[in-house]
Amino acid sequence: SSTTGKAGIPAEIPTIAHPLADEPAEIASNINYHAQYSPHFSPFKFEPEQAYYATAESVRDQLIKQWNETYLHYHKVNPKQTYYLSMEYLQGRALSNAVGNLDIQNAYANALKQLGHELENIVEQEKDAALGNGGLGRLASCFLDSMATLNLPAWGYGLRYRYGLFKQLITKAGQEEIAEDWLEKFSPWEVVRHDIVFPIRFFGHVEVLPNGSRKWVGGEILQAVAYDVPIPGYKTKNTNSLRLWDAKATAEDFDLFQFNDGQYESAAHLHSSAQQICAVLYPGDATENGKLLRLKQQFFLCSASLQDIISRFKERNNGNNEIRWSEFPTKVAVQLNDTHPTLAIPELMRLLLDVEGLGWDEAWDITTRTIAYTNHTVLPEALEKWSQAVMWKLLPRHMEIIEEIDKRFIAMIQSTRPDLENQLAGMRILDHNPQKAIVRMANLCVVSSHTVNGVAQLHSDILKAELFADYVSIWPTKFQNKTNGITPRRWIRFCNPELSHIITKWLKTDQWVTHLDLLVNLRQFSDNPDLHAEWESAKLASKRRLAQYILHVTGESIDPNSLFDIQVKRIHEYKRQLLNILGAIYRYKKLKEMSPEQRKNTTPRTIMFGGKAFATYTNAKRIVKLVNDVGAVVNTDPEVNNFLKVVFVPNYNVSVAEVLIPGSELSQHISTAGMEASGTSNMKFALNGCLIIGTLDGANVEIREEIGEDNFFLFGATADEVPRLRKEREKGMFKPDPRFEEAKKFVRSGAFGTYDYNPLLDSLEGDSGYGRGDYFLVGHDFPSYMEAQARVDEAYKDRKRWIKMSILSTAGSGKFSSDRTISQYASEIWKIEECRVGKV
Ligand code: 4GP
Repeated sequence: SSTTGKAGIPAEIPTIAHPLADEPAEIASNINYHAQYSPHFSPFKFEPEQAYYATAESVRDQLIKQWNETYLHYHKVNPKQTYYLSMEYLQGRALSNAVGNLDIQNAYANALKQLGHELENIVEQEKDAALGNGGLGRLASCFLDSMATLNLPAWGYGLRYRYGLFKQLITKAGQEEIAEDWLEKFSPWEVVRHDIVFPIRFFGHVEVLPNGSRKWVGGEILQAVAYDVPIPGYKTKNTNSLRLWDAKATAEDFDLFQFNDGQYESAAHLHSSAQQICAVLYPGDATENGKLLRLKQQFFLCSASLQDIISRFKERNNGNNEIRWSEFPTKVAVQLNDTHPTLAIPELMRLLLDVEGLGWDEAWDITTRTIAYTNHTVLPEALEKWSQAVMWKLLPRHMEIIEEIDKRFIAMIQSTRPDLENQLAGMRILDHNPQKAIVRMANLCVVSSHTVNGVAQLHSDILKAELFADYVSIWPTKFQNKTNGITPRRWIRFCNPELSHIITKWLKTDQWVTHLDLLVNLRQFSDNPDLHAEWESAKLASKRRLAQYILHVTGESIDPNSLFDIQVKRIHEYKRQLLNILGAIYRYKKLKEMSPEQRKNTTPRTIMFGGKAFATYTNAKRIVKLVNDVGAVVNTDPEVNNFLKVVFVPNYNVSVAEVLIPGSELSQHISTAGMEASGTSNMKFALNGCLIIGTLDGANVEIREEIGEDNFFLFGATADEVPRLRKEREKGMFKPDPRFEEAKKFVRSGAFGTYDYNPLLDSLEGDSGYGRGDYFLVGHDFPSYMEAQARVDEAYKDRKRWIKMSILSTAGSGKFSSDRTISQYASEIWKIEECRVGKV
């Protein structure tokens, strides 16, 4: 027979009659087939929405074929495989990406034409899968694309949140949040695996068995069910999986007796508990309940994923019925995307110790050879610390294990490194502070991982010199850098077809889509007038498309001949949207003071902002409000609105970015130096020929190195100056620039309405403390920011120079492909290799 092992997985995929199509006419009939035989709507309707679902299902057929082949291939070859654990994935739309990666875009466009639709319109029917907040989640999604494209056996694990990131409405009051139900109808991109279900326990207690071993029992048990999303690589058969866990309770958990007795809530207690787990991404954690729920989510992801990984390891390595556990780290690499999945560490230990019966030393050796950790931020509030009391209640056995890891770590330091005695209190995993005993998740990660990495060179250096400095002397080789990257497929090839076409034409190859370094060959044409003309017209086309979009979502009409200046990212004080808007306010005030003749000599600008503020982050919400209030005044001021517009683009997400980035000419990456770990939108903008105004922070440093300092508008304090500047400020030694004072005063005067901006502006004044005393150094950097902006205005007037800089930006962006990043993770951290499924 053709089956291998007991699992019943066939060696080959049985051939079945299925209308898989290549030609447009066949595809059209396949789409029709889905409209009729996988119906979700009333019959005979074929509006764009119905067409979207039928098209997606047709494309999914193609994906499933490759996907099954990939699974089978990995199963046969049994290579070492990476599992990327992340609480967030910002996938965006899947249809446009799938037809692009499968290289069937034209065929589908033609097929849809035959059916009376435009592919462009149909793809816009899809709601973004926004199961993440920002950079960290989008990075995870770019990584999945690169893993598949590089034919790497690597999967993602996450949670299937029903409500992902909120939808942002902009009203008179500023930002309002409403739940966004991406699963409202259904997602054609997920396949539920009713056969892949694992029990997940919460609460309960630890029992000591007669043989002395320990066992976690009691409490409540929910079920984790797998929902798989296929992740196609670009022009390859390899199609990997993103496995998202959903929570459910069983029929036995439903107390029919209680229900019939009218006790509806307690009858379905576990069912509602299951519903809460995957209800929302990042539930508010201001309350104890909120904290507990977040911790439950994290454990749910970790426990389900590790049980799944272990069962696959057993299935693939059970030739002679004997599991060789020492081989586990040669088959499995687990990457923790920040500290959110830290519980994978004690959970792997628990499964090995209590379920598989291994001893501590063996289990610890396996765990530490398997797990690696990426840090994404040095912001103190983002370094997770969980209350020991909450952890003991929810995960008593894991707390025992964490205590043991902590105890052994202390013993190791005391016996081998007595010189670190004084640092030990800060290095420990447990902090027994009687006010609030906590578990430091980052410390647990560092102690238990074989590799720890930062996400840009500067950030990795800061981790080694500051946050994790004490550990570096114990484990000097544990710390690495992996500068982030972005997938060139979504972020230029598909979102900017005009520019992609030009690049392919001039490089005489489209290999750059998978070998982004090739872009460097554009440099030789950077003065070529023909390229300049094509480049400029592609940019103009994208700007027009963007202007259309802005008109559509805000009602504001913007001039495609003005300089398009964009800052889009989460709203946070360290990212300094406030610096940008104060600069715009100053610009507005000066324009008002100019004569009409003087105004004509300025460079007209459209400044666009976009981004979401965390619902409870008051100052961030005030910034959103200020930008909108400034826009309302400036855009309706007939004296200046030909020279300046300020627009807030609502509900920034992946799909909005795909319109904004191609149409951008200048983008702002202006965080306080040392605070932005990397940034990834800076890479997307540079790749699309947009110039950057920025500080020496995160990946800006490397981008500037690659594209050349002449092509980067630099300003601001450097990371090593920041601590001194903060101290000087505390001592009252800071003298603000008069322009900065003027801008603030203008806002306080009520020029932008009656809303009380004093608390926001006060945070830029005073002398000390976080949130007061200008911790983020907006005042310090303001003058050099304004000077850099003046250089931008001048440069833009010289069209030739500007276009050349734009070409050189694209040409220098080769390093920032996530293919490069992932290759480095694969060879330097995971030790995994390509496992390619046949040839296309
Ligand atoms: C972000 C960092 O803020 C950003 O600099 C980095 O590019 C990105 O991770 C990916 O590494 N961090 C988060 C977070 O999104 O939630 O901590």
